[in-house]
Amino acid sequence: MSGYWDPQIERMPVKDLQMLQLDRLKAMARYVYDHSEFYRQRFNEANVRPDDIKELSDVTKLPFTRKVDLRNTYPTGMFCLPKNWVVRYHVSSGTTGKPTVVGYTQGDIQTWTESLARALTSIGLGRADTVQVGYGYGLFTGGLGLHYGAERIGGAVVPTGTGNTERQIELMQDLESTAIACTPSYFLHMIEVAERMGISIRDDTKLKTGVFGAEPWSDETRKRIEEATGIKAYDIYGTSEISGPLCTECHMQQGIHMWADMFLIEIIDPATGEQVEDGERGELVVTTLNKWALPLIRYRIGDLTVKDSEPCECGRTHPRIMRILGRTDDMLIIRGINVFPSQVESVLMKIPEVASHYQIVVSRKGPLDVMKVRVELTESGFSDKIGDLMSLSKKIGKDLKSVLNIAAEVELVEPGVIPRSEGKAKRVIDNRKI
Ligand code: DLL
Repeated sequence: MSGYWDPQIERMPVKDLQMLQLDRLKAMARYVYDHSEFYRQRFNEANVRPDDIKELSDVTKLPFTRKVDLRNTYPTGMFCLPKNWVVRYHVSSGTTGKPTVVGYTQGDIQTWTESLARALTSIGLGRADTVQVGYGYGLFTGGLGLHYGAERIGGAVVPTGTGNTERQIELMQDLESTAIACTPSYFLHMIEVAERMGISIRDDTKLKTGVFGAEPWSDETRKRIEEATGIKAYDIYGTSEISGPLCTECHMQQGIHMWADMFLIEIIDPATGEQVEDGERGELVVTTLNKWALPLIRYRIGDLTVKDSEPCECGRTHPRIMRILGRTDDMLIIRGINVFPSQVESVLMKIPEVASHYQIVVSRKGPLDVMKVRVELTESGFSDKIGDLMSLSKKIGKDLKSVLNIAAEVELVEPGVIPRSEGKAKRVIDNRKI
């Protein structure tokens, strides 16, 4: 059982939290309308004025915003304050089109840090901890975000960033890191490198906590990480647009607490834009309630999840979102069937012969889409008997079909063949777009 960073806020009765949210929503609607040409125009087009917000449900009167709006107003057209208020920029890599720029006032950085201080405390971290930050530092928000959060709770930070994995592991031993923050795929790679160095993370390091996110991962991968290393692996979520890494699960590991005094979250049906009930899967929409350089109103992140507004057993009253299935734009449509890479991962990670690395290759043969799953086997799962490999490949194909409702070709590969990643893993190669 861990304590709270800010018990008054974290355990605030839901009714009081909602009143606070309404006050902040009203103020935010007024603020963006008065400070930004972009928002004023959007509000006017939607025929809504700040004074129309009288209760929380009135949020649905406000227009949605999307990543494309940030791109179209590149670099700072959606900012609500002049440049001399901004103390930091981060920039997302633009895999498609222009990158997006986000900016923070001093207060925005503090709010971001506070959010992480609550989150890290909720997973039991504090002054006694040494937190190795293996997320990328620089334009990516992961490194600096976790760095500030861990310092705020009085932990000691080892700012390794990504890469130089052997050195990471040596430092983990020498500085007695008790927590690691990096992508889950990078940690899986670290486990392998440590093994090659003859080091067991379980027995030869002091590591007890992992703070893993920035990419979709599954409960099955969590189980594998926890079993292989003896650490507790927690999910951390955030996006650069809403600041960076922000919120985690608490020690109950039952969904990510989205701080309601900072964000108003909605889950909508991506097709209709209508809100869906708690428990139903839909697209996460976030309105920031106390972010000033770049506030976001009803921002459609594109991530699919499920909301649970019931207070958590840990005593925190803020709504939770369940493990992110993926971004709507990561969804593959194969012969008309929707497939998320995270579904493939869930199937594969249940099979003991399968290592933690895989790739999905989609191509087109004539008019037909073909999905091939390249599956890496563990040393012990790899057999030189062709019959064993054939029956394993058949089993994997059958398991995938039963979950995805689509036939996938399975290619088994030797240990070490699938490229490893230090940041976000690239699991999908879609040759149809080329
Ligand atoms: O990835 C911020 C971050 C850094 C989060 C470190 C957690 C830890 P972006 O690069 O803008 O920001 O990417 C955000 O990554 O919309 C999701 O699609 C995905 N994502 C982030 N965390 C998770 C997670 C950072 N825990 C995008 N599970 C988001 C699944 C995640 N997907």
